[in-house]
Amino acid sequence: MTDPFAPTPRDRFTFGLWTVGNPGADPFGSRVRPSISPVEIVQGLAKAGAYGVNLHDNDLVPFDASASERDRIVAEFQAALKDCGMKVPMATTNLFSHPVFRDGAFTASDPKVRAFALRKAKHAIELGVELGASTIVFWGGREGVESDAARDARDAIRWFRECLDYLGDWSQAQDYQLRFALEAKPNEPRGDIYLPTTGHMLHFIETLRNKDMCGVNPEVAHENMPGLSMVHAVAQAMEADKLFHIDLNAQRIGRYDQDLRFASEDLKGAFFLVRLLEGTGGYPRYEGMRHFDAHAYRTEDIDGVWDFARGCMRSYRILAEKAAAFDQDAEVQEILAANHADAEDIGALTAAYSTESDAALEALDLDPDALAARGHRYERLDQLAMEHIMGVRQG
Ligand code: DIG
Ligand code: MN
Ligand code: MN
Repeated sequence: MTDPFAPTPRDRFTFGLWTVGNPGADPFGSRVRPSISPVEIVQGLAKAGAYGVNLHDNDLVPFDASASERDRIVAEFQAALKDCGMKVPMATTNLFSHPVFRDGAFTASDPKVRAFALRKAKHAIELGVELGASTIVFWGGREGVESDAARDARDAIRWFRECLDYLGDWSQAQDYQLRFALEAKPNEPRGDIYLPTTGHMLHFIETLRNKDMCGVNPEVAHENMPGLSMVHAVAQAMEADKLFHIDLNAQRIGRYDQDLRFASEDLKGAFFLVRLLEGTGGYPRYEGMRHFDAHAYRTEDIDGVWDFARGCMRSYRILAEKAAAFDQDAEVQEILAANHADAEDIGALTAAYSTESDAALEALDLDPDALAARGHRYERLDQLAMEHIMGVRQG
């Protein structure tokens, strides 16, 4: 019997090489799993039903690889992609592991380090284009400080802008058809990262020379770490046509970045996020990649890692079905309609100012006590959402 929750190419599920390839080390313990090669990762993800794989430059090509070694590694990887029918929709640059980035990359106080970071990002973008990527993610894991004595944050923001403007100009001069997706995170691991949330990034993008090619890559864990709503961050990005990519995982509020299996923590938050992406509530469906930037528990062996990958995709598919059922539920539709009815079309009055609309606004008979008296039945509506999530809602 076919699994109704098996991943399909339409889902566009992707994983980074660094996710299922994570050997399970953490700040308090060494690796617990052997490494698996990029080719084995491509084969394993294809078998699990993924659409594609993403990478940092050094997930595939070692930092100190020679040009000939790089070309050999890339050719071998491309052969595996072809054999498995896997895509590479997104590429990014590791601007955080090597000690050269200890004081930042694009925001380092030393302009030589910023120049080195720029050059490394260029070469990573070239690799991404060679592999077919159309989205380049920028996550500034070292773009921050453990002490603000280090520099004025205004300098850091200016340097970050200079680097992104340069890379935007450069990539367009190569006639690359790329979009840049900026990924926010409030801290990692101790220092305060500049531009810490998707909201900060959306403003920052408007100050860039190539703002039209720049959008955001919100991550569940990174919005949840400071207690923010991922659903609202993604909705704001979608409303601005700036949701260029998304990192799906799970997180407990107030903890360091956990990158847990998708939906394995805040299940209701995951439900409403999937509902937003799938467009079952009425807005258009998000047609981009559904990227799982997550890692298996440290307890797992390699079989457990593939359980983790399958779990990410399966949970998404289950929640997508539940979101569709929720929005097709007659009682849900009735409560939403009652709360969104605008029989007298008052909404038009507030859409745009005119002397006529303002006169009509002043003439409205609005009784705040009568308006206040009305209940909205959100308790029943949320209970219906919970009952769909818990699988007990009939009809
Ligand atoms: C961490 O959440 C970051 C890095 O893993 C990577 O640069 C980016 C890509 O999605 N996410
Ligand atoms: Mn993360
Ligand atoms: Mn991420």
